[in-house]
Amino acid sequence: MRHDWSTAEIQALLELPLMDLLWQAQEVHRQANPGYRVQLASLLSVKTGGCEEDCAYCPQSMHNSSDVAGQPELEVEPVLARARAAKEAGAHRFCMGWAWRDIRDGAPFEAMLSMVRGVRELGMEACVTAGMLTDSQAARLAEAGLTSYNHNLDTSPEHYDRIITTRTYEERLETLARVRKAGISMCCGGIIGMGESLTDRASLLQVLASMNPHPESVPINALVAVEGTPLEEQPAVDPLDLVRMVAVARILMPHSRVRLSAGRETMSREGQVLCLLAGADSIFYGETLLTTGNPDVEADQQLMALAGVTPWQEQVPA
Ligand code: SAM
Ligand code: DTB
Ligand code: SF4
Repeated sequence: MRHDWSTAEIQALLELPLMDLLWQAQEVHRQANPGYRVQLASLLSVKTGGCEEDCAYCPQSMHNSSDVAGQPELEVEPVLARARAAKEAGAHRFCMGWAWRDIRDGAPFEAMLSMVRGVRELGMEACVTAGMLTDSQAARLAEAGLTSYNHNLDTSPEHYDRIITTRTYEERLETLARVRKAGISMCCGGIIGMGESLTDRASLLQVLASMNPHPESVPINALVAVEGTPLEEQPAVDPLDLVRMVAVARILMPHSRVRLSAGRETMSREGQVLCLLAGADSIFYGETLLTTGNPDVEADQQLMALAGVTPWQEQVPA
């Protein structure tokens, strides 16, 4: 297990002939994950839109005309009803999102803690993504049984300022350190298709792979170019670029969960199968991500059956 990969080494992996890259990634993956098991993670937006941050890709930023503001925040019971339904459909992890710059104390945070406890009582992994947090909030989330906190780096340190100006890369790293300190698993990845170079992709992976331990889960998103965001005109990501990104993430971080995240809705079955072959061992499962679409449950069940991969079963309640 290495934590000292250089950006040049990583870029060389990204540039390998595809057949060689796939071969290397499969060798690593088959050792770490015999049987090609895949985790199904369901995603629900608890607090949608009206976010103060200016993330150029995000339809929930109040700086973007796509902002879906004015949505009431979901309450504890309806969220847990969704978690139960996700579990019945076969999900192993339940992820909840808040369009916040940071977590504030008060009723919404207390509700978040109840949601986490409720999801854990169902025997599912619970993941929260809600922006920056304090040490004491991280400690309370850990105490409530939170499995994992998602906070993405999104892109390379070099490309970052062209995507977000209201929060620094350094602040993101500090948030991640707080999550770790509280003993919560880290879910941290990024997005491709935002006008970055291949070196930027390598540089993002370099930051992730230099963490010790590696993030327990690494979401790889392809930009969903939403109308009304500054990135609305970005050309669609080539699925083979996503395959390369997944394969290299797998080689660098053999034991991390590499989640094939946003961008699957427009991908062919074959493109997705290549991502699974390249080492993706998790997908978002359910008809919506946060505000955009995802393949439907039947299509994903078919995909897994056709690919011959096995979803994780529910855990024993904690
Ligand atoms: N507000 C919190 C934050 O930013 O940390 C949590 C929610 S935020 C929507 C979670 C992640 O979703 C972002 O970091 C980004 O990586 C991803 N995301 C948002 N919009 C996206 C889009 N249009 N395409 C791909 N990924 C997107
Ligand atoms: C992640 O990396 N991708 C998910 C999850 N973590 C929170 C979110 C994708 C959002 C795609 C755009 C939307 O649906 O709003
Ligand atoms: Fe807000 Fe998160 Fe969207 Fe950025 S990605 S605008 S922080 S909801």
